[in-house]
Amino acid sequence: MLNKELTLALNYALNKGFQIHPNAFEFLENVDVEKLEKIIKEIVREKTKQKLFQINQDDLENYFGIKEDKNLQSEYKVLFDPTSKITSGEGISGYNALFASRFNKLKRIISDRPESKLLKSIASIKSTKSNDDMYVCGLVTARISERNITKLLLEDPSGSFEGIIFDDDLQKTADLLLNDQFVMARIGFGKNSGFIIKDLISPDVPDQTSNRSESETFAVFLSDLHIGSKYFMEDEFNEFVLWLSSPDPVARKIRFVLIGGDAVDGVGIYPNQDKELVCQTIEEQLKKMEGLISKIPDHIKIFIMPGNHDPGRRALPQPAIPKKFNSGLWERENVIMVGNPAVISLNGVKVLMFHGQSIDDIVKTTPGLSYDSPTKVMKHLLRTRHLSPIYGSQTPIAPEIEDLLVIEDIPDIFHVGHVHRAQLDMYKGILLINSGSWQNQTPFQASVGMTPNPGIALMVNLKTFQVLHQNYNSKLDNILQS
Ligand code: D5M
Ligand code: FE
Ligand code: ZN
Repeated sequence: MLNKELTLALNYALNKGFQIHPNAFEFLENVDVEKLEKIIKEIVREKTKQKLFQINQDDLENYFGIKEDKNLQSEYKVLFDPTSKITSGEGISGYNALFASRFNKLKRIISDRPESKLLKSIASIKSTKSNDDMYVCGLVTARISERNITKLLLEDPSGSFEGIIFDDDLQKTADLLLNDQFVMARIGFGKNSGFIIKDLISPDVPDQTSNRSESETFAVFLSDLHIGSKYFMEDEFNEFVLWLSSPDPVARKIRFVLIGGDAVDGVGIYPNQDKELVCQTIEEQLKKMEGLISKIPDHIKIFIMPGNHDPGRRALPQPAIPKKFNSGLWERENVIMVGNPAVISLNGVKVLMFHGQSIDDIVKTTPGLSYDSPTKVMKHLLRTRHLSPIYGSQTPIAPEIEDLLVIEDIPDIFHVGHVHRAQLDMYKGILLINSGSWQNQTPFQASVGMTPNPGIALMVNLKTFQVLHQNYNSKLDNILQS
């Protein structure tokens, strides 16, 4: 239903022989009603002079000065997308290749550290008799804490090694190590010819100054819409989407929208899911998404990455949502479908997008980490330089010949979702964003005491890295965590 002011304004144009393009309607619905009459009269006068008798979104954008802001860049590049790189190996040899690739990539990363000059292979330290400390590196295969000591097992391509940790603080560091993560250890010989671990060094990221956009272009960070679920906050999301076309000065600077997975709720993802769906098929869910996405103005580029609820394959790395499910989305010029994880550059700002499935495994096994603070887990991932270190837990990992989950390129922004808690932080110059969700608490989440803060849109000024947020949730305790 059009409101009275809009109807009056439109009738004015229609009576002057004008046609109104549907995209102009959507735009006008968000314009301050008191200004409508003036805007329409001015556009009608201007276009009558040009003998052009249609009003479309472009006219309105010109009117509001959107098109005139030539300094607002909106350049993007997909720097990494696993979709075309997926070449799964098979069985044991596949996993051997995956772990060899993981080891080699991380060894290369750690080679930047001065200690690495002293690195030796596990096989060679076993035959050395030296009184000096030595360094080895490898993937953690086991960690055993008993009585007052911790034993750590590491493996490199030459063999495996067991070291003992006596120091209390170092034991705490070891407690934070994840199975299958890469670590470097300083070791010495013990009295009984065993090895004592004296230090543990994670690859980590160096302090850095981030790349910035030259202009104050904004990007919106979203994830976990769960379209198709009856808990999807459709009205609130719609309100946000409409705001993107409003004359609000920030909305006018938005050029990118990033969707970090769980765009739709999917089908058959958990037992009895059908009872919680309003759209029972993937096709219906994606159609609904297309409907919502089509309301986002064309000058905004939309990146869509899959999560564990989206169609395609479940194991990481995930290819982009397959085209066969929804040609409509794929064919939209302003929509870019990418796999999970993906790295994109927005006006030179490097964004690492990852849905975040591995958080489930990490919070279960790591002291001090929980679902309440996803950015702490994100820091942990950056320290290990891997997006999903633990193999064989809840997060399925495919036997890729190359480990595409190593964090090789250091991002300027690290964007994760999955845990439905919007939260911000910084780590060594990297802006950490968990983009929360647009799904109300589900019965499952309630049963495990998981409290989401859904309906918060996060917007980043790509020049200053200032983050703005809008809360579309009416619940007073629904706040952005920092
Ligand atoms: O996951 C939303 C959140 O709920 C995420 O933090 C994981 C958690 N979750 C979902 N299903 C399970 C099961 N089966 N066990 C443990 N934790 C779970 P989403 O990906 O949106 O479903
Ligand atoms: Fe989700
Ligand atoms: Zn998820």
